[in-house]
Parts: sequence; C-alpha cells; structure tokens
Amino acid sequence: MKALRDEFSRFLQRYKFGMDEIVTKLSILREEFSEQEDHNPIEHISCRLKSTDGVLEKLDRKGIEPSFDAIRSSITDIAGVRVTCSFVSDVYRIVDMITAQQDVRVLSIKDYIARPKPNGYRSLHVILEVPVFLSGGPVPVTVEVQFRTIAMDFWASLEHKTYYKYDKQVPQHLVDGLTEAAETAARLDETMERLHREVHGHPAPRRAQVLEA
Ligand code: 0O2
Repeated sequence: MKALRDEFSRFLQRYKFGMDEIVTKLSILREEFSEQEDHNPIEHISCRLKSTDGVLEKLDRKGIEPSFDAIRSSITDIAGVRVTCSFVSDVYRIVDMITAQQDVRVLSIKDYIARPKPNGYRSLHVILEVPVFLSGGPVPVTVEVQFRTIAMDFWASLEHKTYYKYDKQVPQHLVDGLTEAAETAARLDETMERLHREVHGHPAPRRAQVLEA
C-alpha cells in the first residue's frame, strides 16, 4: 500500500512540475509586458493541482477503472492554470504566444468565448503538453490552462459558488439570473474593449485557431 501511495505521489509530482513550467512561462510574459507596455494583458495567474480524491471522483464520474494509464489518458486537468486578462483581445494574444512556444504542444482548444456554454459560461480552455526534465530524462506532462477576462472570472466564480451551495439543484430563477448576468458581463467586455481600443489604438488581434468548442 505504501509503495502504491509513493508511486502515486511521484506521479502527481510530475503534474506539479508541468504546472510550474507553464506558470513560469506566463510569468515571464507578464513581467516582460510590465516593463515594455503601459497595459499588461495578464492581470492574474493562479494554479491548482487536483487532489487524489478529485482525480478518483472524476474517474468514477466517467466510469473509468482507476489506473495510472487511465488517469494519464483521460484526466487532462490534474494540473490546472488560470489566467485572467483585462480584455478578450488579451486572452487571444496570450493564447497565441504560449501555444507558439517551441516546447509546448497543443493537445486541444475549447473556445467557450467564441461559443459560450448554454448557461453563459465563457472561457478559453487549452490543454497543453510540456516537457519536464527529470533526473531520468524528459517526460511530457499535460496541463490545462483556462483563459478568461475579469468579468468572465467574476461570473464563473459566483456560478460555481451557487452550484456548490445548492448542491447542483439551483432554483430556476437563479439559473436564469446567472445566464442573464453572463450576457451582461459579455456586453461589458465588449464595451471595455472598444473604449480600450479607442484610448490605446491597438490593432484588432489575430484569433486563436479554434480546434474544438
Ligand atoms: P474544477 O474544480 O474547476 O477543476 P472534463 O470534465 O474536463 O473531462 P469537460 O467537462 O468537457 O471535460 O471540460 P471543460 O468543458 O473543458 O470544463 C472543465 C472545467 O472548466 C471545469 O472543471 C471548470 O473549472 C470549468 N467550467 C466548465 N464549465 C463551467 C461552468 O459552466 N461554470 C463554471 N463556473 N466553470 C465551468 P471541473 O473539473 O468541473 O472543476
């Protein structure tokens, strides 16, 4: 039992290293921007490692027998990074920069900004693979990065707390209220972007290639 626990903690440690690699890459961009530009596209970076219980719960939800191979191939968000940007254009700009890095492989992109979920959820999720250089050599590690604006993050945080409070049985008027609030937040993002563009005169950004939504 101890041997299995040790193996599992070594297994999870790799995800932590992968997460650290991605956070470092994003922090470098953020620091560079703070020196070079009057507006920093990255407002905030946070990260979390899924707990052992969280991993096992997700496997159970997906009806998959627990094994290291099953976790590796079916749980892509053990290492999770969240990047909050001021404007939607910043989201696409940073996604382009991080996915263009030579040692980063893009496994999938889900663009819930271009195509929001029916409840109004907006964010851009990218599953990346990054090499981690261990004593025995490099190993590829999967990391999920969620990119969103401050307004999207505000909404997602309240929605998450609401679902947690009501144990997923949220009264319909609250569900409707949240969906309406998501639309309001999206309109705020559009207005802020327009005003920002007028003040700073930045050109329209190139859009990230949407592989999946
Ligand atoms: P946590 O605690 O945030 O990690 P998957 O379940 O990942 O295999 P799925 O459901 O297609 O496949 O993944 P998707 O759509 O990429 O969404 C996964 C994560 O996005 C969620 O992780 C949330 O963090 C976030 N998310 C997705 N939809 C919503 C939503 O409607 N509201 C909020 N607040 N967050 C959302 P977890 O694992 O659910 O939880």
